[in-house]
Amino acid sequence: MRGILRHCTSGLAALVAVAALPNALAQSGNDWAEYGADGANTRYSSLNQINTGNVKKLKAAWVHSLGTNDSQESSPIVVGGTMYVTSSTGPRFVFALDAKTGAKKWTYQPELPQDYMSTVCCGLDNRGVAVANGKVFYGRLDAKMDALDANTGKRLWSVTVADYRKGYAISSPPLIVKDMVVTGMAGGEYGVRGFVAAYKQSTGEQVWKTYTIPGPGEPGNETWKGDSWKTGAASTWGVGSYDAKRNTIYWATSNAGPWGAQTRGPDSMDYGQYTNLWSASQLAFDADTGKINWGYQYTPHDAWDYDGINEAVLTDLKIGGQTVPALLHADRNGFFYVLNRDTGKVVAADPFVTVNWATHVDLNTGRPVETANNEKRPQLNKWARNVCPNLIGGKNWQPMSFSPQTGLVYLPAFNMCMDIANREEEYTPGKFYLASEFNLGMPGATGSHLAEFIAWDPVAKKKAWVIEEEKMWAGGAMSTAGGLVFYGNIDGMLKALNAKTGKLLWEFRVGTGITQSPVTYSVDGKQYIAVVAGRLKGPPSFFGTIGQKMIEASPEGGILMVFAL
Ligand SMILES: [Ca+2]
Repeated sequence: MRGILRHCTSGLAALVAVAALPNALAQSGNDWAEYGADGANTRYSSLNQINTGNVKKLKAAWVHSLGTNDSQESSPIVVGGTMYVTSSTGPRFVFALDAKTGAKKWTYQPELPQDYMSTVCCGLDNRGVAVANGKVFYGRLDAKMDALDANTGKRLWSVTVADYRKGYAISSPPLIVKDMVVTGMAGGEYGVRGFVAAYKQSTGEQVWKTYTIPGPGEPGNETWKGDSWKTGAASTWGVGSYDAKRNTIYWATSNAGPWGAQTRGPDSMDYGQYTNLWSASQLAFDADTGKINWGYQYTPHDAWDYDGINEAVLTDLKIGGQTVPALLHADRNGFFYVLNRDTGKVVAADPFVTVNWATHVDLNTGRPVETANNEKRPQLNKWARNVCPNLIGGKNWQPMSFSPQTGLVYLPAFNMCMDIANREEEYTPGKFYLASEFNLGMPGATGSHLAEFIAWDPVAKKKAWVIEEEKMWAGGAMSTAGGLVFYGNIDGMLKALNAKTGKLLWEFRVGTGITQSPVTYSVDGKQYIAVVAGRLKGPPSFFGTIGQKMIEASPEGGILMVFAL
């Protein structure tokens, strides 16, 4: 039995009581100190004041306007009674608020160039900040990263991570690793070359930068046809995970670029050496040097935009009497993966939605076995019809949560398919580079519902329960020691469920769509639940009449709502 853990990830050492927690990696206590609650990205909180017995009494405590109307995807960070939250577009604002009352401590408004919007794919969002050692760090859509003084909001430094005019951007918060702040980047639809880079928290000086696509002379460069590695994407726009004991950072990469695979290899399921490493892959980096310790490719020679950036959740699982140091990942390609995070070897890969582009993943080779005759693989000027899942994926970026109390993973999933074909396209720096044509407005193979909120048992390798959502785009998950799991939907309903059974225990209409996960924290002995809401703006335009229903579900908006008993 573990009594008390010392929790130092925020740099503000805090004693956190953890009652009989079976997993040392889940470390959230009174604070919500990191994007995913902890470096393991569990989005699980040990707080239990709000629980299955009293959640029906949850009431609004305070509301804060975020001041913008684009897709709101910020995940608030709470450290020592102060909440740090961003708004969309840029971010337009970084707010520091009293986490108990919502009273403003400071607001910072970064200055972004006028023209950054034309080089950002799919929504002008920002997923929040990271906080450590009295500093607030965040990435910007103009591919800069800033550090602010956590007490005053004064800017301490700003670094240019990449050139936004070439299609680079930053939409997710950096990862805190010792005295460094580590960031990924976006741009997988602009022919960029992906990387992860670490900077000193104190000065912004770069410590290391590792490209996700090997250059000439490096192992893996031969997996790209000709010079295609230069524009092969493998961006890193999601969030990283950190295992301090292993001194290892885990980060996943996007689709290969452009989507049309004829640019990068034989444009066939018989891709031979042309796997296009490390696109659509999971990577493990040495935290001090950035050296890649291992890689595992989810989708070789990707042609579907099966962008692999979804988060890695780190936990130890008992499988067949053995303790497996696991990395859990629900990929856009529709498979739920359990990897061994020491070796990168695939332990399990099972479909969590309808999958028809591959029949299964061969656990010996680690490779997906594609449906015969390239039937579900788009090729140059050849349509692949009714491919499931579609390119929004079995799951997109909205975070999942792992509860060590139930042993279940909670994830928002989509029930959608697509038609897709490859097209010729020339690369122009700073312009969309897809070499693809597609129809995404197609419902999925099972039932009329377009989204699902799934409780997945990673040991039994099957669903424990499912909530069907009529419209596209369910929001991310958060689970707690109160036996609860929370998520929201595009109608703007925030829901609390019994984490074991999926029974709906409480819901509240916040007035605009929810995509990001809620968070929870405690100040002066009182537990709060916070969620950012603001219906997504960009993606519905890809979905025809299905997208129109998303737009009609709720108006755009920008609010932070906080609840307490
Ligand atoms: Ca992508």
